[in-house]
Amino acid sequence: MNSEIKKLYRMLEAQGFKGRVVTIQRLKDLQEEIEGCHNQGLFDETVYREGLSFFSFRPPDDLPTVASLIVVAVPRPQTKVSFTWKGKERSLVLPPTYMGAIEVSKRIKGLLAEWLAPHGFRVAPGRLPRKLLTVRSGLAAYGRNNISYIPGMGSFYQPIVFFSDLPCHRDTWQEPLVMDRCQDCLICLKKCPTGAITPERFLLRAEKCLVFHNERSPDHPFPEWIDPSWHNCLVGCMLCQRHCPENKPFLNWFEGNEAFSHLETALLLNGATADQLPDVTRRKLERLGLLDFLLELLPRNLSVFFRSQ
Ligand code: B12
Ligand code: SF4
Ligand code: SF4
Repeated sequence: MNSEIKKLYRMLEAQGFKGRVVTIQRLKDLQEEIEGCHNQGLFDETVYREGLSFFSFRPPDDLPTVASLIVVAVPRPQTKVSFTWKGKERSLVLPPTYMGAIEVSKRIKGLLAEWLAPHGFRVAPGRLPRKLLTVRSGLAAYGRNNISYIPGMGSFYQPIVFFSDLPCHRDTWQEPLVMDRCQDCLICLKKCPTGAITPERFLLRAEKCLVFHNERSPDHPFPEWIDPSWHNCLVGCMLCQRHCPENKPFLNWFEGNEAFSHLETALLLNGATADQLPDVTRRKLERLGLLDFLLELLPRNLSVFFRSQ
């Protein structure tokens, strides 16, 4: 390993993060793996079109001497969001990595750019399969639930990836790895209400995952087969992470609680746009990272917990 890479790992660890650098040759492996699954018909076509077709395996034009991929893992908490409705307060969870995801990515980009500049190197963001890269780089391992885990972080982390011209001659590339703990454990499979985690194959049936449906654009109402009692988060789902023994140390880590009054809840349920909301409500949504694409999902997602009449 180059001495710069060693120093980079130490700098990241000093801030509570973890990183891996792999040679740019690995880009081809990532592409082949995703395209291979697609060609074998393993992805539901709608999931592929809406969730996976945005990957780009072409290095950025403004980094002509691209030499490596860098992945950084940042520990991330859950967030509590409470709503008052008809005199009762109900708290809903926003899973890790929703709140502040864009800010965290920008912060890591700034940190890497600042650290690499004196060495004469740069980074550029990439639209890559971040979980697969994190696992294959040796940083994480898959759980049976298809989410990836890092010792000391569990699955409560955000992976951020970059192209770089930092040279990397030797890396820790590995075959996709599953945690030892999953060998004798079926908790997530049993707790998943939709059958998205199946004993027949490792790859998630993403078209059955609640998250696919509650992150979809609002012109897609929840399908009839989803029992309303299965919903457990404002957006996303925590069932296969919350019950996983590997996540036990991190389960009580919450940050950024926000509360919405009955009036604010009514506005959100009725689909108010950002400019129709009072400043104070907009600021709460902004702090939660819900103001951009998530605001338009709230009428559908909230209606399973609170009826609008
Ligand atoms: C599309 C997508 C979704 C889709 C589809 C999920 C899926 N599994 O593909 C939906 C909307 C359902 C979804 C849901 C969630 N997602 Co998502 N998602 C993504 C996205 C954009 C791409 C994921 C991807 O590459 N899928 C393609 C599949 C093929 O890749 P894969 O899951 O790594 O599958 C590999 C393995 O199955 C392996 N494999 C196949 N067979 C076998 C056999 C064995 C034995 C082994 C070991 C491996 C193996 O090969 C496959 C690759 O070829 C990434 C962001 C990004 N840019 O990468 C986030 C991302 C992966 N999601 C993330 C999160 C947090 C979630 C949720 C937990 C959200 C939530 N809290 O509610 C849920 C979890 C659902 C679940 N159980 O996996 C995080 C992951 C963080 C982590 N700790 O791993 C990411 C990185 C985004 C982020 N927030 O930073 N997601
Ligand atoms: S619940 Fe069990 S099987 Fe599922 S990811 Fe966690 S340890 Fe693995
Ligand atoms: S996130 Fe929820 S619906 Fe999706 S696989 Fe996990 S438990 Fe099942």
